[in-house]
Amino acid sequence: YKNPYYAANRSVNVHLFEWKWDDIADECERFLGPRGFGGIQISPPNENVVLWSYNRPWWERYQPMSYKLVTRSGNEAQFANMLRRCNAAGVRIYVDAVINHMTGEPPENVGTAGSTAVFSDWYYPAVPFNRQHFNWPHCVINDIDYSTDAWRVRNCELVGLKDLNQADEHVRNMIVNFMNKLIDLGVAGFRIDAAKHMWPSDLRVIYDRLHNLNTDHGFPANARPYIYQEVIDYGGEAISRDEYTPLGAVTEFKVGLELSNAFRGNNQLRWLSSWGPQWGLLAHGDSLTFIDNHDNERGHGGGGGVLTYKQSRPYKAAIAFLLAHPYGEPQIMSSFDFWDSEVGPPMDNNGNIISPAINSDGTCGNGWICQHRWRQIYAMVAFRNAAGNTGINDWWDNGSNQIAFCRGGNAFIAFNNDYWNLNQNLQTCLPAGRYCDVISGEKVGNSCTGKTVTVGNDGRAQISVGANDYDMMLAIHIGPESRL
Ligand code: LM2
Ligand code: CA
Repeated sequence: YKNPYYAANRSVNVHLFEWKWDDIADECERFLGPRGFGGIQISPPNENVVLWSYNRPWWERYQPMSYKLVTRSGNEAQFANMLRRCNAAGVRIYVDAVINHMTGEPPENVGTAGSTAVFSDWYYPAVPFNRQHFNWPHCVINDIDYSTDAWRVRNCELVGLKDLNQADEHVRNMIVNFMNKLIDLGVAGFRIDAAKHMWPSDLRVIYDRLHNLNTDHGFPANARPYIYQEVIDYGGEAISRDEYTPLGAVTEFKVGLELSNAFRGNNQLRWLSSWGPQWGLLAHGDSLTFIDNHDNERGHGGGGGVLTYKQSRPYKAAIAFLLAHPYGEPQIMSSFDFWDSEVGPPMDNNGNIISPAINSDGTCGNGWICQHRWRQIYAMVAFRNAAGNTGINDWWDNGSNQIAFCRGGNAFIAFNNDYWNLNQNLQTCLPAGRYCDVISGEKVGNSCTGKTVTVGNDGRAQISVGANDYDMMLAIHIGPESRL
């Protein structure tokens, strides 16, 4: 369950938060496929409660009404079409699976597919679930439980959402049928929402009943779905991330915390020479890494002061490090603009999501941020693909916040987060020649709109990153995007 089964020479997962299936299919063909992205995390595809009383917040999608594939992102036919088109473009789809709970949001009780529920009876006829399928007796998780009481975190309600009992055979069957339907339609895996709130032993039974990935969509025979479990664990909790690594990969929240801290200037970049498990991070093969996610970019899910699109310069640098370094399986966030922590995606008066517009410079409009279309970010996806499975070599630092390293003989990156310029003759490990810095510009024809780096026969080059440059990094590699 720890192999994302990306197509050859691809890496990096992007969370297209609240995107519509038709728009995702277009984005696979016109951008993500050609740019070498590995996969997409999509918003929950199953029916959720419609919350006009909160003006359709993003979080209504974390309140399932049934497992029908009808949401604001589209219906089942559109979902299936997206999977065909994205897989054909070489881009995998990972589903955000909300299986810990059902909606518990009175007074509204109509879902995006028109289903209803009777909350007072724990009755969800469209699944169907009734009272006997939920944890009993009814209780609500208190803040203190996270540090003291694993049982309550798993068997009581998370923010009042009706808590399913995954030990129940019918509940297991409904969840497994839902997930297998998605696998058969061509998905490559799942983010397991609120995994901490479910017993590992129950999750194991569910995972082991999942189908192999669909070979008609280009997956190899006997391939198991990639599973990354959302477990927020900064240490000191009654439930540890280590209880979930035997089952599948786990979201490593410490990555965003530590890299945000470093690129904000609160920790010297030179310490990143030991980045990885020595920092208390999960083992490489267990770790789904990211700077921000849909919760903590807006102060939900424990919040936590991570960098987001709103602090673009250090954010781009933190993502560049995340993607340049071989540690972990990285995911980037692609957001819509928000001004409060509850507001949902751009929508019309009927609640329909408004598609992102694509501007002439390739960025998004209509309220969509599309970090994945920022040059400095998609350039680093190509960098990671060019680096392949090389390790880190030729680490250099100036003893504070100027660092540089190579990925084998394939790629080189330098960062400057000091208040003075970086101007050094450094080992780039690249073949002699001229390279376009894919951060300050891009290759157009055979010239470069940004800095050009000339590598000598000894692999060395003069590297400059000014303290006041637009971005704090410089990146070159052997791929066609950089080689002149
Ligand atoms: C997750 N991971 O474990 C998601 O990443 C996170 O986004 C979800 O919370 C959460 N678990 C449940 O799936 C979000 C949001 C909450 C919101 C819930 C349910 O962060 O604020 O809770 O979705 O929509 C909302 C209200 C809350 C209310 C609750 C139930 O904010 O005040 O509690 O609904 O009605 C009474
Ligand atoms: Ca639970």
